[in-house]
Amino acid sequence: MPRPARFTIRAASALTGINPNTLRAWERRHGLVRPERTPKGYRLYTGEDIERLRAICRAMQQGISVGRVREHLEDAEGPLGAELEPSAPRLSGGPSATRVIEVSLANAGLAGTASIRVPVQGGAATATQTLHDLSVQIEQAALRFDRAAIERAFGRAVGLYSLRQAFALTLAPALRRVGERYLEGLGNVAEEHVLAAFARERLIAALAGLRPLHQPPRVLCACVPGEQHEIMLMVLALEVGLEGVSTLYLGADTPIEAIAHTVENSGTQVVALSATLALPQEPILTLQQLVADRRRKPTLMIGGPAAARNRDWLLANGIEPLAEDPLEAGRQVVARVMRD
Ligand code: B12
Repeated sequence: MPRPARFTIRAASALTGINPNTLRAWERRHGLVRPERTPKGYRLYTGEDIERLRAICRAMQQGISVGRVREHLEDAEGPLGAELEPSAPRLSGGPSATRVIEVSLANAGLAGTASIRVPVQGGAATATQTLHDLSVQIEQAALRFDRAAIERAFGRAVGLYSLRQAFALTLAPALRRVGERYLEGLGNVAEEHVLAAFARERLIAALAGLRPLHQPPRVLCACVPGEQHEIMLMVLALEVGLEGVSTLYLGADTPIEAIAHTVENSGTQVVALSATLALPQEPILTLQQLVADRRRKPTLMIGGPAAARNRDWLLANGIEPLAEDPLEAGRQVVARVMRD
């Protein structure tokens, strides 16, 4: 069974937008969050710690000072450390009372809804508006090459919602709009690069900080040869990792031989590939042959727009197509690991 995910300080920082020095100071001086420690003394944050850090951010955005935030959270939510099940609605309480609402992910091009925590006074309309405003701020900042402003706007989104939600509802739509501008001949491809580099950095930091790291990877994630679009595959890898299933992320444009070599030497159960532009059918059949004579043959799964266009071919060749929504695809991969 997978173990619950734990996060290093770097990952906790990527997930909450709070600088690692600030995290240490909050712990040392104010005892706001007390992460577990590894035998070597490295901090490991739980999912509840991450939720607590977000609650602290929300309180501070309401003007509560760091010295008073602990007392404020205890008033609003009960003793420190005893609350914050991530999805528990909270409809009453002090000035920081929040509740969980469902927000449509349609604007982000994703299926279904996401549960997000908002102040009681706000509600769905305000939350959707806030996220949309932040997404527009990110887009505008990219057009000005203002990296600090991208960080500020995304940091606000991540402080309020989970990294996946903040990503799906602010950064992904901004990326898409910047891409459309370029297609219409309005922008320069450099704007796309600025946003894509930022997204990549944040996702890599979160992936790098996932624990457990030491068991052999069960899922290998890679882009097919020739494919540079990797961001949604990283979102999928993060989703799998957050479920406690160890993943190895190989990145963009990965040669088939490299994928086969990694499978051979790591005992991977699932190979999750991403194909956006084109599905290279011959190399994929070669990969299938290369891994076929292993004692435990891994399951091959492929997602992304090019995979969706070739769904019938994939099924005819015994390859599992992944869902279009990367979060759903991540859960599909985890379910497959659990079944095997
Ligand atoms: C950032 C970007 C880049 C970056 C990628 C950086 C990186 N490290 O990933 C760079 C600058 C390298 C790049 C290069 C190119 N790009 Co580009 N790029 C984009 C951009 C702006 C965002 C891509 C992205 O991350 N999208 C992800 C999210 C935001 O949206 P989405 O693509 O709609 O994805 C949804 C689903 O399809 C699904 N999904 C997508 N991928 C995957 C993968 C898996 C595994 C799963 C499960 C789901 C999934 O998830 C999303 C939600 O449902 C898009 C514009 C756009 N509309 O997306 C163009 C876009 C993808 N690029 C495009 C093109 C043409 C190119 C280039 C050929 C340009 C060129 N002439 O050089 C090169 C190709 C490089 C290569 N060989 O792969 C086209 C693709 C058109 C097509 N379908 O054939 C797009 C759509 C722009 C356009 N409208 O023309 N690009």
